[in-house]
Order: sequence, then C-alpha cells, then structure tokens
Amino acid sequence: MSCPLISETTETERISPLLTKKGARMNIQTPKAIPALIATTFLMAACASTPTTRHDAVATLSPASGSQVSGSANIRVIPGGIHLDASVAGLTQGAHGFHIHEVGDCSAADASSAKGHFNPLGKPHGSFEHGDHHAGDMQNLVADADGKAALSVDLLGMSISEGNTNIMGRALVIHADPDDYKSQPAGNSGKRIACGVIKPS
Ligand SMILES: [Cu+2]
Ligand SMILES: [Zn+2]
Repeated sequence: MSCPLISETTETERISPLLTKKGARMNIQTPKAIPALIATTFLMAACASTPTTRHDAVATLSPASGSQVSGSANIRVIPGGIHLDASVAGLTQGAHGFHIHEVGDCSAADASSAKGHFNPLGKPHGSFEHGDHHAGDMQNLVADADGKAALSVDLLGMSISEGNTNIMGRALVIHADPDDYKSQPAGNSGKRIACGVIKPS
C-alpha cells in the first residue's frame, strides 16, 4: 500500500459532503473538521502499519524425497531484475544445488514434477557467476554444521511479472549434492530434497 498525500485529500473530500448533508437534514451542526480529522487519522494509521520491506513473491520450500529440509524465499523487484533471499534448514552440512525449475509443480514425492532447470534462453547448464548458464541456475546453498543455509542474490534480467524470464509460478528446488556448474543438464546435483512454488506475496 502506498500513502501519497493526494489519496488523503481525495478520501476527505469524498467523506465530508455525505456527513455534512446528513447533519444538516437532522438539524445537527457537524463541524466539517471532524470527518476530515477521522479520515486523516485512519489514513495515517494505515500508512504507519505498512511494512518497510515489501516482498513481491514468496516460495515456501517443503521436503521432498523423504528429507527434513524446509525453508522459504522472498523475492522483490530491483532495478534491472529481481532479488532473492532464501533461508533453509534441515540440510546436511556443505553445498547443495539450488535452482529455479521450469514447472511450478512440487506434487511428486521426488519433486520430478518441477521438470528441468528454467531455461527460456536456450543456454547450457553452467555457473551463475560467469559464462553461459540457464536462467534458473544459482549458486549452491552452503549449509553450516547446524544444517542451516542462507542465500541472498540479485538475478538481473529476471522478472516476476512479464516476459520470457518471468519466474512467477515456477519452482525453487534444492538438491542433495553440490552443483558442479558444468555437467549437463543439471550440474550432477543429485536428488531433489526440497521444492516450493513461487507465488505472489
Ligand atoms: Cu535443481
Ligand atoms: Zn541449470
């Protein structure tokens, strides 16, 4: 919710004439300032409760292939792309492949229903950081000794609203093994141990 000054003015103008007309018919003198004050107070309260960090899409990662892995990802629009923050628990210590997959369907027990890596530009699998790679390729999630991992990454050129790089409704998938950033078609990262569909927040 945005809180521009103009909406406050519009709301006050919309409410005041109604209340003034009713007050006049009932022969009660209603000060115009009261409904205006009520409207202003209401709008200020609404503005005060608006979160400062807005997430435009979310994915809840649920276990797959019998794992105990779960987590979440928040995605917001940035200039030139999107930013993704993921937080995951229940992993084995070390690196785990982490990708955007083509189909937002996590219904299969092994998450195979999410299909392959999201690849709208027809590239080979590769490293997110340099050279050709799938649009859905990201860095490995690296879990600590407690099985927790976090990743914060800018995905430039990606969208959650339009175009062929739109990831809304697709899936985030975590793998049992590290992505080697080379092997085709998916970095030899093993079975799928968590999956979540990217949805509007
Ligand atoms: Cu994957
Ligand atoms: Zn890939």
